[in-house]
Amino acid sequence: MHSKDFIELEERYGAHNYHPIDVVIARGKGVWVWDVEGKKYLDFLSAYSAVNQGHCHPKITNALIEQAQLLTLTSRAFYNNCLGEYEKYITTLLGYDKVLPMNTGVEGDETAVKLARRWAYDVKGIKKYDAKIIVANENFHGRTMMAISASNDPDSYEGYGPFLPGFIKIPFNNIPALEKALADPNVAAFLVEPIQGEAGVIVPDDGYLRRASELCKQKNVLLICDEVQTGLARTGKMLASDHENVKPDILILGKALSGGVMPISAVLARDEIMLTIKPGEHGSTFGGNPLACKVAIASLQVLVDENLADNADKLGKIFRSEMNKLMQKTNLITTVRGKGLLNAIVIKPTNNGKTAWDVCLALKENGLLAKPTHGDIIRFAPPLVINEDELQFAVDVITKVLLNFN
Ligand code: IF1
Repeated sequence: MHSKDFIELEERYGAHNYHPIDVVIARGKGVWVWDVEGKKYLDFLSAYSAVNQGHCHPKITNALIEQAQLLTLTSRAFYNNCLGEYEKYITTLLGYDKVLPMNTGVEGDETAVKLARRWAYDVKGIKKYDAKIIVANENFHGRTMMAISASNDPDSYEGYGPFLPGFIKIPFNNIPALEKALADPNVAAFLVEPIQGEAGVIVPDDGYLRRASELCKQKNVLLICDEVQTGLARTGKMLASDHENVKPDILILGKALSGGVMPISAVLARDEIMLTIKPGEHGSTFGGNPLACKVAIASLQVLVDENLADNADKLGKIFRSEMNKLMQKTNLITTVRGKGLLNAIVIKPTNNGKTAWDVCLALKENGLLAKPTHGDIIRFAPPLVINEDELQFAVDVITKVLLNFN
């Protein structure tokens, strides 16, 4: 079968909830993927930052294979010999009392919102059910009813009402707006991405997250950082909140927590927050399964052992420097922004109406895979294992495509 045959199968038998770039990937290794015809591409999306460790990292796949032959799932009705070891490892590594293991990133966000509300009623003493959660405009926290109720993007919420109440929406990167919202005594938490990924890699002003954290502390409001996309070395530190020495009250991780091998998410918090949920009051069939525990430990060890945060910091600076040089040579790029290896360029449509989508198609033809977001923004997020030669290949392809684009 050829690529077009696989595309036709998805068209005929699959929901049409995506519009993929037309490449059919059959194999991945490190920063590279191959399509069904054997053509090689540099993956510059990393499954939206889920394969920070590179495709099919041997340490992670070996952990999966080994555990898969021993025990994959017990449910939480019983104990198993993997969960406690993983819980100790991740809470010690990141400096939290407890972790609540879930599966998808959005389940992490759902869990965090439930924890914040329970803490508001049981600890802060807000009257039931008046708890509010402040969120930032242009956020992306997932696709569930809670997440889209917190969204101000019609592409996320239109047509799915009625919505979950209790969200106060404020502009991102705007301290006065946060101060105003925090005046409401019923606010339980501020849920925010340290850098807004889906919005197009929106990096707030230096000091924004630090100031937000201080204001939340003053008002006894929990700071929840959704680091599903920005966490796990992507922005040049283990966590994006580390850039500002901020320690979120509740931390949400996902994606690269499994190295892209399976869905694994985690919510970390101190006892005062985490222990508001009592036995039987939250959970999931696969949350904390033995397979996920072993894969997550291996995924985290790879980040630490291979110094991927430092690599992301170093190569990210080179990449943005090269993109800024390129911006001087073409009027197609209007903005370059990012942190670590989470970067984006904003493309100005050409006179003949070509857009970022057409640029991505041309990049694909030249061996580099990326996908636009919100029409004119191209996110560049390679696996963090990328080396300088591979990065130079990417810069050369992007340069060639943009300087010859019309
Ligand atoms: C899609 C976006 C990225 C996330 C943050 C929670 C979640 C995500 C900050 C939910 C997930 C994914 C979802 C995926 C594409 C991708 C995405 F374009 F949708 F927004 F990365 F920017 N918090 N992001 O980025 O995690 O439940 O998906 O595991 O829905 O198309 P999930």
